[in-house]
Amino acid sequence: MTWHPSACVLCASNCGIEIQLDGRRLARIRGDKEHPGSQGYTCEKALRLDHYQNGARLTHPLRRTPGGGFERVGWDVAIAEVARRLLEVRDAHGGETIFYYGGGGQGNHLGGSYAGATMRALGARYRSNALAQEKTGLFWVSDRMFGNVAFGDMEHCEVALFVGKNPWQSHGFPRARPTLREIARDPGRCLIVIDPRRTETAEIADIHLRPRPGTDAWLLAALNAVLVQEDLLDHAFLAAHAEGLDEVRAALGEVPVAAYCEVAAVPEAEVRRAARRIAAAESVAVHEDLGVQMTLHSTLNSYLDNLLWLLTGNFGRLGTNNPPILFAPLIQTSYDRPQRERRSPVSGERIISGLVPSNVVAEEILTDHPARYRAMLVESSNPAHSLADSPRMRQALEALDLLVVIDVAMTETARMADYVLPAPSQFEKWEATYFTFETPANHFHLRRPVLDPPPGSDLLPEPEIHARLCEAMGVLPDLTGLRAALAEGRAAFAEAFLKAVAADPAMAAVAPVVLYRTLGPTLPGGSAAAASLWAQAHQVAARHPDAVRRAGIAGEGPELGERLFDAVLAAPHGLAFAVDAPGDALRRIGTPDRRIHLALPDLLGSLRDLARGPDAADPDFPLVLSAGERRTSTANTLYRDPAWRRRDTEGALRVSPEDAAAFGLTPGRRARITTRRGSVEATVEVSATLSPGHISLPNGLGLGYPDDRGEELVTGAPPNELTSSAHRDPYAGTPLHKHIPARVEAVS
Ligand SMILES: Nc1nc2c(c(=O)[nH]1)N[C@H]1C(S)=C(S)[C@@H](COP(=O)(O)OP(=O)(O)OC[C@H]3O[C@@H](n4cnc5c(=O)[nH]c(N)nc54)[C@H](O)[C@@H]3O)O[C@H]1N2
Ligand SMILES: Nc1nc2c(c(=O)[nH]1)N[C@H]1C(S)=C(S)[C@@H](COP(=O)(O)OP(=O)(O)OC[C@H]3O[C@@H](n4cnc5c(=O)[nH]c(N)nc54)[C@H](O)[C@@H]3O)O[C@H]1N2
Ligand code: SF4
Ligand SMILES: [Mo]
Repeated sequence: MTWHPSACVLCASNCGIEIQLDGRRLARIRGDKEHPGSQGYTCEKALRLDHYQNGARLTHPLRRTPGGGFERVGWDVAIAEVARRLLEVRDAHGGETIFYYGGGGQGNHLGGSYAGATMRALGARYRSNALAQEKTGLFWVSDRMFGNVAFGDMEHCEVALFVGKNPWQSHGFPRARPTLREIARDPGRCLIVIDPRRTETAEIADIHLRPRPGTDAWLLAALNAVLVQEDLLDHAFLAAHAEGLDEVRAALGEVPVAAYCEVAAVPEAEVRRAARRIAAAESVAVHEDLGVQMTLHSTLNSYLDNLLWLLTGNFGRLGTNNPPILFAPLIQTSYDRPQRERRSPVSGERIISGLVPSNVVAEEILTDHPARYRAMLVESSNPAHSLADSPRMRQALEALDLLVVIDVAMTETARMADYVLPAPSQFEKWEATYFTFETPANHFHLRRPVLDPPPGSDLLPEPEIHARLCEAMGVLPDLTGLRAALAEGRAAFAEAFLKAVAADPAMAAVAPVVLYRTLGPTLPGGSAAAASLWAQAHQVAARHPDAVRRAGIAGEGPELGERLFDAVLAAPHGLAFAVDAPGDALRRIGTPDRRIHLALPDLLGSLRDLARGPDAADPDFPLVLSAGERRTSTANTLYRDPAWRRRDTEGALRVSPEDAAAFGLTPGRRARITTRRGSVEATVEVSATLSPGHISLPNGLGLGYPDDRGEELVTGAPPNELTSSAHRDPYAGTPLHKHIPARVEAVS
């Protein structure tokens, strides 16, 4: 029996796996010891990937009928009609009214690298994806502070600080659980968790700071204030690399530590102990996530988190926080290209890292503003379910002139589409992600197909869909010159390609598809989809030649890029493509003066505004609902088949014992959760991990799936029936899903 190397597609860790097939079933799955990042580790969720592979799938292109149903069409018809209708929207209203959403999920970014061609060819200018509902606030402050983004090196740190993150369940760095256990067990290391819930991670932490939900800004301000007021700063580091210390010191000097600890309901002694431990450590790595990014003061929280590790000099070294080498520009920062401020066309919201805030998509459609979005291409994403305020999102999708969805399953969004374009699963095609966030060794994994698409199905991988759309729109230039150059070899091709894209903007616009149609067919084993990686490999090699050579890839100039690309193609288990040397990460500070800018005046203003204290709760909605917790039984919406869940099958509402008593809730019985936006029902789980006043629903429930008789069954509560798109961060527009005012009652 053959073990096929691949990767898990359920979270950004993308652990290497090996799969044994039984016919078309993913019969056995184990961690791949040869994978350079995960080294054999997986969590329990990977073992059930057959529910993704063999769940109810799309099998044919679909076109909406006048009666509102769908009919099968061939690819020729689907491509021709989608191309024609996109061009009609462009001609009538301008290409910038065509909006792109998605482009890749937890496991698949290769397809999205071709979508840019389709969109640029149409003159589209606006796009978004899930990063614009979680990470853009962090990206924005990080870019302004050090012209890049940074990720905590949790594996090598002395002190690990998790802020609003439960990595025991959500992972997010290699070998999360063994790494957490190693830190917790080692008396010389320290695990600090900031989370209102006593999570699995908090349970093993050395220090668990447990703020009232939504008071992180006060707690983080207090932590930073202790550093300043007790003079625990790394003065040598700051003098060498940073500006703006005086302004930051002044603002933090004013913070009344005791009073802010009281707002957060965290003992002041614990806060001081945590701050002192952070300051004393040789290395501190910080990982913040949705718990602070999706609660009140989202962007301010990210700023204060950055200050914690910058003020203590925990930057650019092993075990600290480092700007990674990205294989592809998944995140746009000034390190790559100076970021100029852009705004979305209707609501005028800030575009960060090239992304319109997800929360304004509906209002940029549901308006008579002339610049409103008229058509939408959704790829590998389910905005009708995952964006705030699902009822309004549905209304917005309904209002479009054209909605095209590329997916593997009949999602809530696909159901509303004019055309549904089905792709092979991630185990039936070449795939990769661009989550190359680790330092000092940075990994990339180009995965090979493990099996063919289902017999009788009619699917096209995303690169082929985009190539055909470009061809049908007539935007693909003549490629004979490039093909002739390629016949002479890759070096000649590289020269001809660079010349062509420099000389011809139309060629540059569709460059990924050009590569796919020229270089693609010459790549080994049917790996045409890897063609876009060729350009990226050259860019990585040109910018980071020493790091690439340290990864064992030899060569100079363009030859190094070719060797890197060949190494990627030849590494079915993944490879380290770049290895940092001490000091490298500091050279990736991308601000114009290559200095760290600690003082952001607008954020310091928000810090000062905390003196006003928190807003009072609305007596009609006395509870705080966290709408979207990660559990062992959730995997975004990648597993639609509810049968994958052995535990927590319906995605329970978690409530504290005190609230259960106060509201008459019984474990295993139903409760109704009501917010200003709507109501859902869920099964009650009483959990002492929650504080009174804090209730929690899981992420990724409420998906429709055909039952045994083919009838649609919805399992669990869809969280975004309860959320509002106006409830968002003032800077980045990110949703505040962890802090939804709510009430709850028993359902008889
Ligand atoms: N099992 C599983 N893993 C996943 C996913 C999944 O669906 N399932 N999804 C992946 C994705 S897309 C992402 S973005 C990550 C997200 O990963 P995480 O951010 O770790 O996941 P969450 O459980 O949403 O939120 C983390 C914590 O925030 C806490 N929290 C709630 N309110 C507050 C607050 O006011 N302050 C603070 N400090 N904390 C608060 C919650 O108690 C929770 O423990 O997970 C990834 N991994
Ligand atoms: N209330 C609330 N809302 C949330 C969150 C929350 O915590 N609370 N979390 C938010 C976060 S952090 C995230 S990341 C988003 C996630 O939400 P989305 O960005 O919508 O993405 P996923 O749920 O990961 O779904 C990915 C889609 O890709 C499809 N797919 C799988 N494989 C392929 C493939 O090979 N090709 C194509 N074309 N499609 C494929 C799947 O069928 C699925 O429809 O949800 C967000 N929404
Ligand atoms: S869900 Fe995440 S941590 Fe678990 S096996 Fe998959 S990629 Fe690894
Ligand atoms: Mo996410």
